[in-house]
Amino acid sequence: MIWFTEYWTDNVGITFKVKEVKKIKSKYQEIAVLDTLEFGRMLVLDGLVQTTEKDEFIYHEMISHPALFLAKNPEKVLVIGGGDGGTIREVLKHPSVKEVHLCEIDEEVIFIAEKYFPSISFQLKNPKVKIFIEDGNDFLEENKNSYDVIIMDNSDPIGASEVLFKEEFYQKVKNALKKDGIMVAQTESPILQTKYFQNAVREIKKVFRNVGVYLAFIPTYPSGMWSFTIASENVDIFNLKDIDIKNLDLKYFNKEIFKSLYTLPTFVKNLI
Ligand code: SPD
Repeated sequence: MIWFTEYWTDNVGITFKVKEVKKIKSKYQEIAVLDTLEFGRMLVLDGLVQTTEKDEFIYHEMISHPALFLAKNPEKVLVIGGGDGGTIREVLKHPSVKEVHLCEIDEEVIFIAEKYFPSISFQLKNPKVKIFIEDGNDFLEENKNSYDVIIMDNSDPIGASEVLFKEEFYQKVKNALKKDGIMVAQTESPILQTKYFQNAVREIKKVFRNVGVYLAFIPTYPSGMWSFTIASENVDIFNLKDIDIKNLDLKYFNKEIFKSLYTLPTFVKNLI
């Protein structure tokens, strides 16, 4: 039996019992598919867990639905990163959405997801989806004033992804949104990656007028306590109306979570 550990900090990590490991080296990173006993198949990029069959619904529902419900009938959505397709799957549950663009730098991630994670990736072939194998920075510059919602489904701010957590990048995101557009980003663990979390929120606040932070519990991500930051220049993201989620086939997000979206523990409030 094999054991895989993701090191969350220099002092702490999480360990999974694994039946089988497949690894490939793409132009950008090492991609591994681990067959774990507890969480099913797991996608790991450069040693960091991205998604697992057992808990992926939590992250993918929570990164998608709050922003999609806050935007009035969003039609055009951009997902940056997220080549596994889980966020795309959730976005397409909203009937108003006519077009989803996926900007993923590493096409190998998409191939691996299609081969090993069909329950996550199956909507990548939906005719509403257009895939761009491109750097997010360049893509945003080419697509100004285009999207109702932009979802930043990227990896952690280490190496190539570091620029995606900076003011300059969020400014490009803002420019690519329509006037009443909304963006949402995954912003790391407030308790274990406090500096990354605080920096991301601070940089987003430099660019957008309305910024809100919310949390979800994701067992396979560092500490389990995971943050998302939602932002808009012109939409009042704090106006959380009643929503109708029936027919959406959701397992984590619900109308009560939406109503109290920005409820945060005191120490997290004090960090932002
Ligand atoms: N530490 C893990 C952060 C991963 C964020 N992105 C996950 C991509 C899943 N679609």
